[in-house]
Amino acid sequence: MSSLPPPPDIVRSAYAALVVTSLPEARRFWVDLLGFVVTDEDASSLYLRGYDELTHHNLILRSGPVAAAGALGFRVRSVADLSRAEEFYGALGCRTERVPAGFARGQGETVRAEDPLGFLVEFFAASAHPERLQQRYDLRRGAEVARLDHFNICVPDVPVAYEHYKSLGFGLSETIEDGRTLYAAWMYRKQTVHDVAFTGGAGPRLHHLGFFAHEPHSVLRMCDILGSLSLESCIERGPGRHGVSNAFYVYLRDPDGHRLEVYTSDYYTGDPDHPVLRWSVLDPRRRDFWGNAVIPSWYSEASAVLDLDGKPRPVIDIAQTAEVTVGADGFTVPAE
Ligand code: 4SX
Ligand code: FE2
Repeated sequence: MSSLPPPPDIVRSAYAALVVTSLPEARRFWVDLLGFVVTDEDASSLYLRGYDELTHHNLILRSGPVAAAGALGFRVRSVADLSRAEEFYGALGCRTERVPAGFARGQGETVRAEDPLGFLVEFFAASAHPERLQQRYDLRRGAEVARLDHFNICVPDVPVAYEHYKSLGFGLSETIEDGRTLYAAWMYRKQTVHDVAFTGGAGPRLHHLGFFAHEPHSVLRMCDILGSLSLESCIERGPGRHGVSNAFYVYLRDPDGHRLEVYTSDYYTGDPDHPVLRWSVLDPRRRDFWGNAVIPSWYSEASAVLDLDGKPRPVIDIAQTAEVTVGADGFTVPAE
């Protein structure tokens, strides 16, 4: 393991693909209500981005018979990093595939891999640059989402996921732990709290996609819009202030149950000696700084993920102590 080839130079988490069972319903939720910008579309797919995004897409919605999460897309620094990705995942014994520019619209040549954690990951260096919309305040709707911020994935073994992303050159910003167990971890390439985070649970599954908005007001306004339309059941958790990351947040569920977070005001992590913030699993402020209870579905429900052939990956049960059995979350049953 010590002689792995150098990893690809990952710039940031850039996009994700979701399979949805009704494209019109998904469009109403993601575009009409949340306010995502449609960069491109065809009969079976929508390519969406936030108002600040200067690449082609942050989210690809594809219609399909069963809801699932497709690829997690990472931008790499240069085309040479595509070969590095093939060599790195190849050396780990993972299946990889190289697809030409245009495999996803607006996206350059892409390397796809089934990673050792069971997730489908994609690496691209080149993207079409769509129209700059940051100052088209006249167009903004819904949550006024700016860009994709992070992926949160459910993994049966959090230390294994931590080691894998460490080997990809990710930094560690925050953890939830106790003397025995690492329950959750937040890791970054760009200079924010995270590009990827791990929730301990049955996996591989996608827990949520985190999207950045500039204003706490956008989070609140999104909740008001959903309430006005009697769609309050789409609001799963929050709004609130995270302990971990200090972000102001709300979690929503789309018509297929895919979870997203609208997230704002985390912090800079770019200094080379950036210190890790370690939260005790017994601290009731770690997941909600105001101590509001976490709803059990937030820990237990997540989206199935697909392999390179579009087949659902088998899910492995949690292999460590579950945070819900020890964490202070408002519903934990104390151990006898
Ligand atoms: O629930 S946590 O406060 O630990 C948390 C969850 C912090 C940041 C996130 O992006 C998140 O999804
Ligand atoms: Fe998140």
